[in-house]
Amino acid sequence: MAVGHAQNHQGKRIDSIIDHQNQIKDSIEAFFYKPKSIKHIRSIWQQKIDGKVEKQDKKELDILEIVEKKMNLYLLIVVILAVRGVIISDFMSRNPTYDNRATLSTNIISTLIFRSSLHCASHCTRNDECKSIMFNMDTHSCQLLSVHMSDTGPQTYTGWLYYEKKFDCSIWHQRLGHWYILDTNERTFNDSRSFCASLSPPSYVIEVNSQAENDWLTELTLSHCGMDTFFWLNGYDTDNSGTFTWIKSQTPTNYTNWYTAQPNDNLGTGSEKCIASGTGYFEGWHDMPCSWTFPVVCERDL
Ligand SMILES: [Ca+2]
Ligand SMILES: [Ca+2]
Repeated sequence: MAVGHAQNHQGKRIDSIIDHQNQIKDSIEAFFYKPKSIKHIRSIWQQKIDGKVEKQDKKELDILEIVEKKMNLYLLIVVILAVRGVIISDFMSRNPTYDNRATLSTNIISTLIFRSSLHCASHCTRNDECKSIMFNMDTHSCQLLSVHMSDTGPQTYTGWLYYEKKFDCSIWHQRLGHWYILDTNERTFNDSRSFCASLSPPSYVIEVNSQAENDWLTELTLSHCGMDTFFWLNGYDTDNSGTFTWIKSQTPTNYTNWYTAQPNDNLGTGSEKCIASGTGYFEGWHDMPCSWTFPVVCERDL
């Protein structure tokens, strides 16, 4: 009787230890749990309400129930942070390299106070000029920045978190008082002109008027969108003189960035009446036959 009681007691203890261990294991999983998206969580809860939880979501539902029942306050905070991370990561990416770095006042579009980095980030996504944010966790200051940070200075400040807006290669981008869009399809020069003109609002093949605009063409095509190739420019050599005129603005190409020994009408006088700019290995402008095919960046005024 006494032995049986002892065994029973021992069994209960072991059960309780295993139970306790499982609880710790579940809690640890819950701690590191990062939901795929709010939509995903909603769908799991809906499945629970409907009484039909899909097999692959069962484990996740268990974790969500731990979040709900066992560690309400603590895990609520964890989930809020995780969900917030998901939302931000949809359109902004975190880059701790630039946390606590000084920002140049010329790059600050505005400084506002927001409750959270999420509010700060969503403000940036609604502003075309905004490329990144610095959010201070202590003061809740939110700096909207017009550039991606690239300095290598010391991290001298405290509490500042840095987020970058993700770059979308398929949409219009505002720079230097103009709008630009990249199209990766290769076309002849005339087809590229027609393509840009057909966009809404209508635009023209990029006319590069300054070093800054030339740098931006490289940044857009090569740095952001990984295209090491040639892109049409809107210059044309009407009289085969080797001097080019911008078709849209009807001005001479005062700023130029010719590649070594270009323009050279390589295939005979008047054979290369168009210009394509190499953005990577052949960085610089080349006169080219207009019938060759390259992708294009279209430009339009504000
Ligand atoms: Ca231009
Ligand atoms: Ca040439």
